[in-house]
Amino acid sequence: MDVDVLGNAQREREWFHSLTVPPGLWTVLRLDGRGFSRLTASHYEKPFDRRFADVMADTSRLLFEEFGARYAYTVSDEISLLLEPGFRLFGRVVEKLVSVSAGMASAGFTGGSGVMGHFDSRVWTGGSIAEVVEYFSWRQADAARSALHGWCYWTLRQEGLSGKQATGALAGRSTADKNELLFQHGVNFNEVPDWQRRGVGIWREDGGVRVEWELPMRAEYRDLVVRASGWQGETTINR
Ligand SMILES: Nc1nc2c(ncn2[C@@H]2O[C@H](COP(=O)(O)OP(=O)(O)OP(=O)(O)O)[C@@H](O)[C@H]2O)c(=O)[nH]1
Ligand SMILES: [Mg+2]
Repeated sequence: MDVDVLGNAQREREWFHSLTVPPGLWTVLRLDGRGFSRLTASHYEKPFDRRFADVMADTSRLLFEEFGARYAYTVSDEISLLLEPGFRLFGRVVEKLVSVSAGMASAGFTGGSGVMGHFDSRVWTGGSIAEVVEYFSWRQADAARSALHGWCYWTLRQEGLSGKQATGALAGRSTADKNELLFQHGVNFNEVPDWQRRGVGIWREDGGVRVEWELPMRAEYRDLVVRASGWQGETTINR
């Protein structure tokens, strides 16, 4: 058979390659380090290590620039990249977006840290700027909850509890309980560095790239996301 005929038949079998992000949708690529609980356990300080966060921020900036994103947000082992509704990168082909972003994050992280790490990637879509704001508020609120939990867990571990015991001790505890637990161990959760609780944001400002390690929260953060997105229209955002 002719090689082109054969080739066309084979390409038809690349079934998922025709899957694209529908036009006009805001898109977020969210990447997450695979098996980073184990990776960080053997290479970084618990519960947070600024060296790890620095590599994640550098990796996020690399993706932010390479993908021409409007906003990037990183916390713990995850990165979210906001692409504008009209983005044309990779013809909006989902396979390309997720595989190239995951590959680039894995290379960036491994090169920056000297520790071999890899990431998965997924696509979120939103129909309005309000949904984009909701997405980033969700990630930030989740970050705060995870940071509080992580601080409690490692505080108990340092006291000599096993992993199972620490998890058991924290099960069903309220946010107030966890803050109190830390306070009794001499940690004021409100005073741990902002980036641990709120994450790091990256956007374009005054012709440069701004990497912000002290993000605001709630309404102020929502306003920041709208500004970073470059959205010019009307907004009705739940506060
Ligand atoms: N030591 C240390 N660990 C961190 C730091 N930031 C994030 N982590 C850890 O990274 C892990 C991220 O959580 P997950 O993504 O849910 O866990 P995972 O092991 O990567 O699992 P999968 O993503 O499902 O593959 C948690 O265990 C965090 O404690 C850090 O600065 N220092
Ligand atoms: Mg992970």
